[in-house]
Amino acid sequence: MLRITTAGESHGKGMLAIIEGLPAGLQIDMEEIDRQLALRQSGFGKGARQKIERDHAELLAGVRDCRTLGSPVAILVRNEDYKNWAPYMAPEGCDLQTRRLTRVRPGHADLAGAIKFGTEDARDVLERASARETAARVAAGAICRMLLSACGISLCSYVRAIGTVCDEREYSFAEITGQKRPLLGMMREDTEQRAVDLILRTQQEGDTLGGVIELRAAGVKSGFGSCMTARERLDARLVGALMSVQAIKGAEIGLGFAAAALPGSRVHDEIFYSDARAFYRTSNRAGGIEGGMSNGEELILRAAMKPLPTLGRGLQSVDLLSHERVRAAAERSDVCAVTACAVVLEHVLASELAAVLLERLGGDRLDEVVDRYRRLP
Ligand code: EPS
Repeated sequence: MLRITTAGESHGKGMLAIIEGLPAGLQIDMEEIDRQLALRQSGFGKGARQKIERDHAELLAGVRDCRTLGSPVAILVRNEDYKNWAPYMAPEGCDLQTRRLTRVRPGHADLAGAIKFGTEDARDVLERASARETAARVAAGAICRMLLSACGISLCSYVRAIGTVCDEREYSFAEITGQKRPLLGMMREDTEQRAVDLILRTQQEGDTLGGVIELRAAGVKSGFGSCMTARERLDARLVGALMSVQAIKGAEIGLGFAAAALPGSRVHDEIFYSDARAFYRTSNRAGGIEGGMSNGEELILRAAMKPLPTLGRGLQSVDLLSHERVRAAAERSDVCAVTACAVVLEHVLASELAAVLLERLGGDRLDEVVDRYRRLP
C-alpha cells in the first residue's frame, strides 16, 4: 500500500516527505523533482517568501543510483528562511515571545488550532498549517508521477479563474500542455492580462484572491476504484485528495455542480461500440468516472481555492489571550497563490492515483506493475 507522510514547519529546518510502498526499480529523475518544485514557487502574485526559498529535493533514503529500492523513500526540502527563524523556531530551544502570534487570522488555522491544541501562541499551529507543507507533497508527488508515467498515465492542469476573471472555454489535454501560459498558468492572453490587473489592484487594497483550477489525467484505464465499498470509490478518493490541500474549499468531477441543473439526457455520456474502438463515448461529462470507477476516459476534476487568509490590511479579530478587539496579524503574504496551487493539486492527484493503481495491481518491482497495467483491457 502506498502511503505518504510529511513533516515540517513553515519556518523550521525543512519539509520532509516519506513515501512507503513504492515498487523497486523506479528510475528517479531528480532534476524533474526540482523542476516541479520550481513550478510550485512560480506565479504572479506570490509574496516575499519565495524570493528567499529556492526549493531543492534532497533524497535521504530509499533510492540508490537514481533507482528506488522498494524501501521507504525519504525526501527533504530545506527551508532557507530557517536561517532567519532559528532564534524563534529551533527545536533545541528558542525565544517563544518575540514571534508569538495572538491576533488570530480569520480563515487560517490560528484560532481553532490554538484552542484545540491548548496553546497561547497560534504559531505552534500555523507553522504546520502553512501551505509551505505543499513543497513536501509536490516532491513526493513528482516521484509518484514517474510511476504513473511508466504506465503511460500523464497529468496536467490549468488555472480557469482568478477571482472574478474566469475562462469558460473547454480545452483538450494537448492544448493545456502545449499552450498554457507560464505567468499564471491560464490559457488565454486576454484573461491572463485581466487577472494580472486584478491581482495588482487587490494587492494595493491589502486584500487576497482565490481561483479555480482544472486538472486532467490521461491514460487511466477503466476499472480503477470500485462501486463495491464507499471507501474504494475513485471519485471520493480523488476529491478527498484535492480537499486535503490547504485553502481548497470545493472540488468537482466532470460537470460537477452544473450537472444538478441539467436533465439526464444532457449529463450522461451515451455508449457506442465499433470493432476498431470497442466501447466508446462521444462526450465526457462524467469526467472519466462512473459508479466510483474509472471508465477509461480522461479524468477531469476542478477545485476551488479560497483567497489566502493573511490580508495585508488585516481583518477584524479578537486577541487570543486578552480577548480585545484587534486587527488580525498581517505578516508578509502572497496576494494570490492559485498558480502554485495548481502544481500542488497535480501532484496530490498523482499521489492518490498511484496509490489506487498499486492497490489494484500490487507488485514489488516496477516491471511487474507496468506489465500488469499493460495487460488490462
Ligand atoms: C503561508 C504564508 C507565507 C507563504 C507560505 C504559506 O509564508 P511566510 O509566512 O513565510 O511569508 O509564503 O507559503 C510558502 C512559504 C510556500 O513555500 O508555499 C501561510 O501562512 O500559509
